[in-house]
Amino acid sequence: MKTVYLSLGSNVGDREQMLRGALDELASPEARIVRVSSIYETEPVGRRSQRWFLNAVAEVQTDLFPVQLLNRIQRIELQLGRKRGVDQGPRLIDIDILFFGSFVIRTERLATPHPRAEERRFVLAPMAELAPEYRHPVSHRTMRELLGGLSGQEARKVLPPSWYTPVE
Ligand code: PH2
Ligand code: MG
Ligand code: MG
Repeated sequence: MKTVYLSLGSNVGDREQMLRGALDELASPEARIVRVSSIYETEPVGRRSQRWFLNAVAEVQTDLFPVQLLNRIQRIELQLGRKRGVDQGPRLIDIDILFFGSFVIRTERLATPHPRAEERRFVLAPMAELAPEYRHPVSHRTMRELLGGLSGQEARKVLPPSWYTPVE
């Protein structure tokens, strides 16, 4: 069994409902949602002139292979109505594999740890809330340290972790 951290993000439509829908679709005996972070409202990173995002991180336990999990995630993104849009642009739902156990994967389809995880407050704030002592599998720095090293990029907690109740 591997512990996986997923980043969830939405800045189009009913953003909270998109995050909830993503977790409801993902939850299964093969991908158990163990815990979720608070929801944060975050300043867009990259392409600045778009609506603010809601972001959260989910801790998942799974025996799936990384590509199997990625297939499920991509199917869920499509089910929830995601269309191919501009890079870093507005999206109904984005589900990214931040960390997959201590695996380091760099293929055409999948890069985990997520290549930009260490520089994004919308990733590190919820990650540090869930797992402050978790060490980045490549840099070996803890989530707390990485978050402490960031400056700029606004992120405000808007809902406590009880926004989502993982089903057994
Ligand atoms: N996702 C991006 C690009 N920029 N900014 C915020 N605040 N939150 C995101 O989830 C996000 C982003 C690409 O996936
Ligand atoms: Mg993304
Ligand atoms: Mg993505």
